[in-house]
Amino acid sequence: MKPEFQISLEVKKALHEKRPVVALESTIISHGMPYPDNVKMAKEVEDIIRKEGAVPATIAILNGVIKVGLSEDEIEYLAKAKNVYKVGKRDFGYVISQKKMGATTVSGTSLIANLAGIKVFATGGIGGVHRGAQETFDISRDLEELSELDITVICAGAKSILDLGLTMEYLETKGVEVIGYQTDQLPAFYSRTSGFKVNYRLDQPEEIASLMQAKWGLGLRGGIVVANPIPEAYSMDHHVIDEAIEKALLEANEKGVRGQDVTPFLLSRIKDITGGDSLESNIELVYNNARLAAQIARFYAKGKTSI
Ligand code: PSU
Ligand code: MN
Repeated sequence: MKPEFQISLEVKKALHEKRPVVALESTIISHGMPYPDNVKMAKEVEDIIRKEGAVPATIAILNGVIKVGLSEDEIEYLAKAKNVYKVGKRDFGYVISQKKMGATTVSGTSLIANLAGIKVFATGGIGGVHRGAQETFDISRDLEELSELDITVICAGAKSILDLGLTMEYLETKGVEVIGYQTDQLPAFYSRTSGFKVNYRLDQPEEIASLMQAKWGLGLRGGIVVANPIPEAYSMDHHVIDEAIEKALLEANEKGVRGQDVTPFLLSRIKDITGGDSLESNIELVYNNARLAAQIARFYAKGKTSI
């Protein structure tokens, strides 16, 4: 028997009519932000995508059922739920068969978006190669799924809880290009710069849609990362955020936090250390990414119908 896979009416209709759809992850809701900020963010991000002329599809597993396109009530239900699993490829079998609640990461969301035929995905930050990965082997599953699935992920770069240099190297090995949107620099989530260069810079959403068509049109499988810097008004001071990250990393080490608990632990500690400032920035950069994702999805949908 195949597991249940429910696509909301709104998303199903849009996909059928080849209208633009933007996938959204749910780990950011359950493990990335506290309640009730997470609900406010999740609903607002959907409104932004609709205003830009695309259809949002938040992806999660509710009591063992894969959902593509959550209703407002379902978002609320997930955001409040306890014992929500953080779901990537490894976790689907268990969470579905045991009828658990699951929030999909970038990798898990990409897997489901791919099955549903959604090509554009907005999030905050992607996972990557963790600092000290030489010892811990902690490399996010996100990078593996990105190497295999045809999906464009719009993010604000990656947090410097990761080793950004090694993450860029790893993406290169896997054939995933990192495109800077209106920037030559890889943004570092809370701040617009990181000291690392992106592979290519593109200034227009339309150009990104063309790149998607060029890559996939050739039959080259695999993801594309679009790095969209946080708006100037919300970007955080380098030193403040770097200090908070260092402190959080130390604590994680001392407490022996490992595996999939590392990222949520660091996010929550950084929020507390910065007195909540990092949360506001985090929310604003997600909105900014959603806007760009919808624009890219619109151009991509147009291209598809005219070929
Ligand atoms: N980075 C963030 N915020 C997040 C995440 C990453 O700045 O919420 C989440 C995403 O869902 C991402 C996941 O896919 O954490 C990566 O977790 P890990 O490092 O365990 O692979
Ligand atoms: Mn990990």
